[in-house]
Amino acid sequence: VPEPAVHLAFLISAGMGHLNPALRLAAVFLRYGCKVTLITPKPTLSLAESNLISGFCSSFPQVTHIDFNLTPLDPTEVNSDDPFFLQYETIRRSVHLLSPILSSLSTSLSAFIVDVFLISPILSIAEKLFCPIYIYFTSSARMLYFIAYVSVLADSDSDAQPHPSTFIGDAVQIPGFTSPIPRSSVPPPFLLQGSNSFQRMIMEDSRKLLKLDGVFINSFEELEGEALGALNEGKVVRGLPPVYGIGPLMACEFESVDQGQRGSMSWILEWLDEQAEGSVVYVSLGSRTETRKEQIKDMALGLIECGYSFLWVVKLKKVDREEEEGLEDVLGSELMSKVREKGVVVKEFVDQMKILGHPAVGGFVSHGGWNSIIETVWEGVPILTWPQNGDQKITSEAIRMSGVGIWADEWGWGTEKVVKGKEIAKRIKEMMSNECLRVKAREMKEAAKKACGVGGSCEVIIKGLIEEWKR
Ligand code: BUP
Repeated sequence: VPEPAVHLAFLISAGMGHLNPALRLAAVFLRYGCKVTLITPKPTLSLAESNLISGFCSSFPQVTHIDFNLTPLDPTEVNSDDPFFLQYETIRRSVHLLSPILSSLSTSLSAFIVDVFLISPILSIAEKLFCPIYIYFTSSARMLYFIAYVSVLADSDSDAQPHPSTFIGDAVQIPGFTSPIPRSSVPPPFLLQGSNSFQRMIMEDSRKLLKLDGVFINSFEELEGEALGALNEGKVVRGLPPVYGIGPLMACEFESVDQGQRGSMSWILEWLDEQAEGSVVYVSLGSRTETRKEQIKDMALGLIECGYSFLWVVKLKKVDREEEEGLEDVLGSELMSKVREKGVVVKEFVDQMKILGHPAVGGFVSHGGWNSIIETVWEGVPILTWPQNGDQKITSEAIRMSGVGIWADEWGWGTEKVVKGKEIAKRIKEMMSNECLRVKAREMKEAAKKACGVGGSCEVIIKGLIEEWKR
């Protein structure tokens, strides 16, 4: 059998919101006959990540999987207690060790596709790679133009190292786009006074976007046409590389391979089978944010009061390996039994795509993680977003503008204040009963299927790139 003409390597960073889209993108290229080498940092942070990597590798035995052994980080060197940020830093500081690994590959690389949080480290070894470098961006096109523009703002300031908060007034008005980003939506690390490692990382990388050969983004024309257009027409930042809206990147077979670990799925699906079509609210605030104890009681009260059945995925710890405490310890037995009368609660990592695809699910209360949003769009389910941190207000704006979701912006950041149960119930009812939202979600689902169907935008981009890489 002749070797495939195109050989791609993928370098992953940390978190399911980064791993999922990378593996889905790799699966697309595999479908088009490319050879794939997957480089995953070792150790991974969460169990969910290692399970997914195993599922991917057993589904695609033709993939060369390389464990990338990380050099442990001295935590005192980095000013952060976020396990995900510490993992990004560890990976970033280990990237220089990749050169010998890459030079030992049996065939040369046509392209190297790396996680968005690894831009500067990968560019620092670019000369040794002899191939174009792409990133996969893990958020919305709206977030990408914020990231791309923030360095322009910084560079236009007179100080050598200006702080973004000094030039972000009430809103960031980005050229080429009609709707500004309100200051209140800017990811909090950008507004902190003083030195802040996350902000420094993004600022450093943002300036280097221009040196990349391209950016893959899990979005598509009908969902974020204006933002994708502005980025590609050079309106946001002149000289940006092509931004490829290859979305929606869809769930694949390999994600169900680790069903064994997602032990709770079968009874969840059986429970959903018993519920009426469109009657269940699915609630999950993502894989990286623990819901604060002060908020959990009101969430329970809101869910009980909204009048719909619900499937509630609760996280009490940031990293799944540390999950110990039971929900009953937090809610108390009386409230817990009321919760159990109306819905089901799960602490484990679930197969979210299976849930969203179930006909009983009529709405999703989500933190607004971009993968979750795209998965919801794919299934044509209306969304109510409750941003917890990071890019999630910007993604919430993107989704509200597209008409398929509502955003309870008066709730602020989920990590900031406690939202009362009554408010939660009110907004859930609004999402579940809004016919316009339902119609728009269905239309967007159609557009999503078209974008990744035969002759759709995803196929056009992938085939074009494969031709380019073969030359
Ligand atoms: Br929780 C959870 N099952 O139980 P996002 C998440 N996921 O399959 P993130 C499950 O993880 P940030 C669960 O389908 C999505 O693909 C979900 O990515 C999957 O948010 C992924 O939605 C989560 O981008 O936080 O990573 O939690 O937005 O901060 O990256």
